[in-house]
Amino acid sequence: MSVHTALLSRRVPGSCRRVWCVVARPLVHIRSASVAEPGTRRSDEEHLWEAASHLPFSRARIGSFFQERPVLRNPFLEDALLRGYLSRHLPQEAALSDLCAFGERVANEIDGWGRECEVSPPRLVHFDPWGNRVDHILTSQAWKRMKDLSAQEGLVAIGYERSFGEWSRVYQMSKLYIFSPSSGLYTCPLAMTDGAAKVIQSVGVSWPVDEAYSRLTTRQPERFWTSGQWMTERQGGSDVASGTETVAVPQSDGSYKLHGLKWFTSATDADMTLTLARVQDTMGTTTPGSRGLSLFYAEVSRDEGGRLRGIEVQRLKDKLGTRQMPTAELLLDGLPAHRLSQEGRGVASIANMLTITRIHNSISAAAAMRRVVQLARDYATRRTAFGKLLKDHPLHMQTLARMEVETRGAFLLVMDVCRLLGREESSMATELDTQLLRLLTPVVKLYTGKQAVAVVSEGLESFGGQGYIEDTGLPVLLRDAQVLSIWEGTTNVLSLDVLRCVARSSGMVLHAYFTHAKSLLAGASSVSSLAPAVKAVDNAISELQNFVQAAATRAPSYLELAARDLGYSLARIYTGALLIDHACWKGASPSDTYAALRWCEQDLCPVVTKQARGCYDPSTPPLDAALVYDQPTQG
Ligand code: UCC
Repeated sequence: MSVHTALLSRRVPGSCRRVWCVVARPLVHIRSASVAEPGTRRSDEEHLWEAASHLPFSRARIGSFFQERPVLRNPFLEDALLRGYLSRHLPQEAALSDLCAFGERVANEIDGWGRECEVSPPRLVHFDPWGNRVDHILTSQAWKRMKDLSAQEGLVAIGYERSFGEWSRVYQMSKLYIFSPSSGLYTCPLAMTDGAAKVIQSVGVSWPVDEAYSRLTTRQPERFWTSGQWMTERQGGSDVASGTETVAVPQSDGSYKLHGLKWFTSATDADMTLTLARVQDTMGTTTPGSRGLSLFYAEVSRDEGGRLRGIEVQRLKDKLGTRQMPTAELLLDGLPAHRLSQEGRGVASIANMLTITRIHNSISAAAAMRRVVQLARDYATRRTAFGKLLKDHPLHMQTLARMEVETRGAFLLVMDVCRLLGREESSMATELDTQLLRLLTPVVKLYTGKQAVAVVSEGLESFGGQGYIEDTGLPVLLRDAQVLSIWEGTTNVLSLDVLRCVARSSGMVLHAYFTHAKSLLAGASSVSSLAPAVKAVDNAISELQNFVQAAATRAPSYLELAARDLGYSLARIYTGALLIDHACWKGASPSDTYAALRWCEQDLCPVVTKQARGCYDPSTPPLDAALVYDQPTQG
């Protein structure tokens, strides 16, 4: 055995365990100069070495205590709510055993790849050694493996194979839910790929997108394509209607060439993209606003010289999180493209993609919460402070329990939206289901995106200082959570989308919402343990109904000011109803009841609370603005 790698075994004072520490023997070479010959007396230095070995922190030793790290176990087996939900709605053995096997891979194999994606972020090589512009985005091996894995595991395909009928989306999203925090953000290209397949399906799977559709939805890694979604330009990604400058110049063969600058393109190593542009007429003019936007399909390809056709990659973005994934600024300079929508119907046509990516976003949000809770509760069984394990401190358990309640609520809300999507796609949706899906999509995205940041932040705190240490792999959870409330529509933009769909449906989406929320409470009417929760949700529903009736008579600016609180109210009330409903299921556990009760203790209808405090009165906006721009008084 080499002296440099010798393992020193020693007994830890006060411990019955024998701890094996890898300790290089720095003194060996010093000792070797005076080492006693066999059979002779032991040298003084050797005695000193032995004595010192009982003193912590002496002679280059670093003490004997090493904190055990949190361990990631099979995220499917560890998740009582996920398993309960699936046992209730999708008890098919094929799906459950696939999820279990995938969970095993996630814990033992894929999580390591995700880490590799984080520590080996993408690089952009603009030029080859001979000065030729090549614009190669170099990604890690792990990132490439994620692509193959995604095809093999059917992470997009499952949604289109529909082997489990109306529950196919729930199955697909359950898989993504256990994958997401270990995926190195590969869930982002998958979200856009899924969204693109959905858009293609809605416009018709025919030339020129039939081949693309089969590649987006295949399980064969060598054929699998991912898609981008290039919507954001320099003027912004929210107000797409006025921010889009890209023009589409018609070609004689019916195709187009795109010219513009896409300011924030995610997962830019995609094989194709959907994007918006304004068709130029023969005079070179375009129509402004939303009515001028059309939807285009473009493949990302290279010419014989190895240059990207019609694209220059300006630079990669330097982001707070999602660093595993290439995000780039792209100059489109004659990108060959095909128009997919009617002229001027770009936003309405890409809305299908937004629905899908917003649901994926919500899955990632719930998954981030679940992951941090799983790690935190494991850590609480390994970490001792103030004389006992963290799990034996009631205050610590209270904190984790609150995180758990948030996580459960987020999970049930997003799974219900997946359920509705699955019903719509398998032609089983009632009119009520369709209205509910339209309303709940922005609601689930806005609420879970925000809660993910809060829960993951709290989760990091539960590790103390270690939660702030980069190579524990914990801070990346928070960095990556922060984007969830930003992309695919910020909290306020989505709150306004709630108002948009209420207005466009003449209130039908709210009718569907109230009808279904009440029906979820029906099974709990005779369950006394749930009575406080049922009462709270029931009251909140009535309050909200009164609010929307009264608000309908006010100026639009009134509702606009209330939009965010309205979004939160819709989320909290509906989630409360889902938790109650799930707690009434015959396979429910006492913890399901407890979670429902705890959830319903919060203010379920903040829009009414804030209204009562005058937050939306006409006098409030100037006061808000004066507060924000408050200047120091002179003198
Ligand atoms: O691209 C980005 C990053 C990609 C990363 C992907 C990550 C995926 C998640 C990963 C998980 C890990 S960020 C860029 C994101 N940008 C957005 O999401 C856009 C946000 N802005 C909006 O949503 C706005 O509200 C707009 C763009 C939709 C507003 O545009 P308009 O033109 O002013 O909207 P209009 O006029 O109200 O609506 C135009 C049409 C209408 O249809 P018609 O004409 O038939 O009545 C609307 O009903 O579009 C329809 N529409 C919708 N339909 C608008 N929004 C929706 C909707 N949400 N669902 C259905």
